[in-house]
Amino acid sequence: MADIKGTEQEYRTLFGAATGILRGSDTTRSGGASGSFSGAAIALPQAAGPDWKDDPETAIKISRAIRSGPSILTRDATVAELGSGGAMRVLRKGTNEWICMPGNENVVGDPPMCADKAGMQWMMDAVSGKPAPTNAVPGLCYMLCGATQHSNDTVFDKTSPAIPIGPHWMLLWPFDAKHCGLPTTVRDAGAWIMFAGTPYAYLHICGTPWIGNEYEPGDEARWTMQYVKAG
Ligand SMILES: [Cu+2]
Repeated sequence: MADIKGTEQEYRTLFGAATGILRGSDTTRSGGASGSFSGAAIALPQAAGPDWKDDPETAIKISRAIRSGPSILTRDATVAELGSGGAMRVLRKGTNEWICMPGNENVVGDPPMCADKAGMQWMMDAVSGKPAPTNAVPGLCYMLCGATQHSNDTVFDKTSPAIPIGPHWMLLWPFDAKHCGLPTTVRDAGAWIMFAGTPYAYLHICGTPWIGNEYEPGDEARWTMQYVKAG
C-alpha cells in the first residue's frame, strides 16, 4: 500500500502542475459566468495508471487531454496524440469510444479535445484536408479548456493570426446558419455556426452544459436581468 500512496502523492503533485499550466493559459475564465467552465464536470479521475509515475511528460499530456471533456466520459476514454505522418499514438488505452487528445499549446489550432467516433472522423477529415467531412451521423467534441485557431470561416487557414476561443463544445454536423437563425461570428457566450456556408459548418456552443444550478422540485425560481449598452 505504501507504493500506491507514493504514486498518488506524485500524481497529485503532477496534477497540481498540470492544472497550473492549464489555468495559466486559460484567459477566458474571468470573462463572465456563461463563458467559464464547471470544474466539477472536468475534474480528473481519482485513479492514476503506472504511466503517470514513470513518464512525467505523458502524465502532463494525459492530464491536459482529459480536462478538455466531462469526467464521466474522459475517465474511460483513450488518450492519444497525432504523431508526425498523421498516425495516432496511444498514450493511455481506454474502454469507451471517446478519444481525448492533449494538443500542443504552442501550436495555434491544436487545442486539447475529446471527441466521439463521428467527431474524431470529422477532425481527421479536417486535418487531412478532405473537401468535406465524411461522418454519417453528428459528431460530438468537447474543448472545455478553450482553444485557438486561425479562422472562423476558412477551415484550412493555417496562417492568419490566432483567434482566442473560450471553453466550448461542438456539434459536428453541417448546420445551415440561415435555417437555424444563428449567428456566424465568434463570441464569448451563446452559440454560433462556425465555418458557415462551407461543408465543415458546425454548431459551436460556448461554455459548458453543466453551468448553472440543477433544478430540484421545490426550488424557488429567481429571474435575473442584465444591463446592455445602448445601440
Ligand atoms: Cu472546438
